[in-house]
Amino acid sequence: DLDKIALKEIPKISDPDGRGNLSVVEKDFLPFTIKRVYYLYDVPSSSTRGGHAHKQLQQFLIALSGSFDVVLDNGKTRRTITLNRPDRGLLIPNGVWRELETFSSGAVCLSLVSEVYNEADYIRDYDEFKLFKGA
Ligand code: T46
Repeated sequence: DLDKIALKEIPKISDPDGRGNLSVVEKDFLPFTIKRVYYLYDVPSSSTRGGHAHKQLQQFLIALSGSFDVVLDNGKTRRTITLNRPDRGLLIPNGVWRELETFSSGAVCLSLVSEVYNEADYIRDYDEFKLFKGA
């Protein structure tokens, strides 16, 4: 299932008069309705964010600025995807363990998610995650 996770191109409008780029995520672009938006910034390069899975929540991550790595884990294998462009995002389905690391200076991670904040949706213990996956 991890190999189905791929960076998704976000529509980009390059200004014909050299005023720069505009990217847009609109209704129906994602396979879920956006119920919450949050963003990570000022993350020290030595820090790891994430380190959990979600039971239901799906999300779309965009490196609005800078870069960082997303390590995805399905309980059996791991895969690392680098996010470093504001016109590409990573769609993470529910039931995937993720760790975000190696943030560049000035990196901003925008997260568009399918659920409001609910701590009960988190699996923060890796052994519990493996049980959840039946792995
Ligand atoms: C994810 C990664 C990419 C809230 O009160 N409301 C919120 O909407 C969020 C996201 C967090 N919080 C609180 C819960 C914790 O006390 O903020 C604190 C830090 O949250 P957490 O340790 O979960 O942060 P990250 O960066 O490890 O994880 C977050 C998201 O929780 C998670 O869904 O995928 O960003």
